[in-house]
Amino acid sequence: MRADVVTIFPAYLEPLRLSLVGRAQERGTLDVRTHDLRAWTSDVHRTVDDAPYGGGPGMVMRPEPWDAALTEIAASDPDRRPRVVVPTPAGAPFTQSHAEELAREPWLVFCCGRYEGIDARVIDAWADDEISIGDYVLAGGEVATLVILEAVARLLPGVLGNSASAADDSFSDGLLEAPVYTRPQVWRGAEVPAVLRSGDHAAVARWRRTQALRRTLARRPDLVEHAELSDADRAVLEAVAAEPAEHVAATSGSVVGGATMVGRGSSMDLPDPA
Ligand code: JD8
Repeated sequence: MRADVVTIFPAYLEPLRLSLVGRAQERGTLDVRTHDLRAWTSDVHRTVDDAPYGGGPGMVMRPEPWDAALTEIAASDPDRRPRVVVPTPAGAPFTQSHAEELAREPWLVFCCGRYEGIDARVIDAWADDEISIGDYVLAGGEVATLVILEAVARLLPGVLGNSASAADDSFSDGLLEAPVYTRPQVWRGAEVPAVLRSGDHAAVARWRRTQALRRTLARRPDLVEHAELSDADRAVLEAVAAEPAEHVAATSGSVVGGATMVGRGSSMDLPDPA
């Protein structure tokens, strides 16, 4: 996959050389090219912004440098058309399905806005996707591009060392993952659940599925509605629903008093339900 990123802060994209995304680039699986939007300005001050029509605070990114940049980048490979992605708080919420869809594309172009955003005519002319990474306000599209590219890069063939990991992820079946443990067996008096050390692979799988269901119900009930559930899963959910609410909250890490129970205790600190 080729990914071009247009920004006034190319240094923001430097982390893409590290870790998983960086290794994908070294392998040739991913080719990220960052571009400084100011290269497509024509005035001595290399101006990329101007006052908003209609008044109001801040500045808006001028259309001409964006059009020149996108025209030149698109022309660099006349045999195909890139999918143009614009991160914006007004975009569609970014999900794992989005990441999977983008990972199937051979060529993406990310337009990183700043200030009050990019002149809407550029979006109308060029954008295939307007994407938001969440309901909070960033200062520009660069960090959103990092987020989207990392989510996409790890889905590319051969990027994950273990191809089972991607299919196993939270969200691939619409549920949160079970908690994970490593050595030592006892840490600060807290023991790793015995089933994980039992060597009984079927019991481990059942325990993990139950934990995934409990955690999702407690923390992200919105996800349960769309999850892929078996009859056995539904039975587990019904049993959990019959437990006292505080027990479910305390053993599955739901938000209590503004802080999750995670890190402030665990199921092992609590008595079994009546
Ligand atoms: C791009 C400019 C800031 C946006 C005024 C100051 C995504 N989930 C997300 N939150 N924020 C962004 C995002 C913010 C951006 C730009 C993405 C370009 N800003 C502006 C309009 C209102 N602020 C984002 N993806």
